[in-house]
Amino acid sequence: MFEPPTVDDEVVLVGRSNVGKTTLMREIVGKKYDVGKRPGVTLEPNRYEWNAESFAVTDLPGFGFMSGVDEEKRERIKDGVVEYLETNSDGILVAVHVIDASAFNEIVDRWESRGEVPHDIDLHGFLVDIGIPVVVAANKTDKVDDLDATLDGIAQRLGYPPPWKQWGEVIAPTCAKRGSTEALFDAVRDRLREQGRDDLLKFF
Ligand SMILES: Nc1nc2c(ncn2[C@@H]2O[C@H](COP(=O)(O)OP(=O)(O)OP(=O)(O)O)[C@@H](O)[C@H]2O)c(=O)[nH]1
Ligand SMILES: [Mg+2]
Repeated sequence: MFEPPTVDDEVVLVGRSNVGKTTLMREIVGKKYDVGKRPGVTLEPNRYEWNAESFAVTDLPGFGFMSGVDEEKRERIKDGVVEYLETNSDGILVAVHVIDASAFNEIVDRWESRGEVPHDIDLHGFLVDIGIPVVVAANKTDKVDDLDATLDGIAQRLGYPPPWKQWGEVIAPTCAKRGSTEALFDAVRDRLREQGRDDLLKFF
């Protein structure tokens, strides 16, 4: 459904709608992006490719609730994202799983209390299962009061026993809106180094 990159390797941004993927993409790529006020703006991958390094950063469409997008289309988008990750997994060096730290715990608990598997828990497990190195960008930290407690809750729900700080290579608090991405970029650089891709460190 979604076009693969024309280069060999990529870092992807993936997660629910409206969590700040496109805003983070703009921090990485350093170009002006169309960041909408309403969720659901990104319906096709936004991609930047660097041919010399054969590298791309891909901002994938969000899934879950999107205002103005009907259920059937939302399902198609989610299937498309899952298929994309599966088909292109060999070239995906890092998946940045972006979440809204200010809403994550509440949303996960609400879904679980209804006996449903929350999108984020599903997605995270899927990325781990198919062997894509993953970093969680816990975004919108400006909207969180007790950051440590919130991040402990997020870690716990994703299957990383608290305290969250011992998972610093997996969980990175960010505030994309204010350009605060240092912890995320550190974690991405670690994943790239582990794969011997020091040539790509300059992008983060
Ligand atoms: N408060 C706050 N708002 C943010 C932050 N990062 C992004 N936003 C806002 O969240 C909204 C959605 O941001 P996007 O970057 O479009 O989100 P997205 O994940 O790309 O959304 P989809 O394309 O629908 O999947 C925008 O209004 C952003 O300004 C942040 O760190 N803090
Ligand atoms: Mg977007």
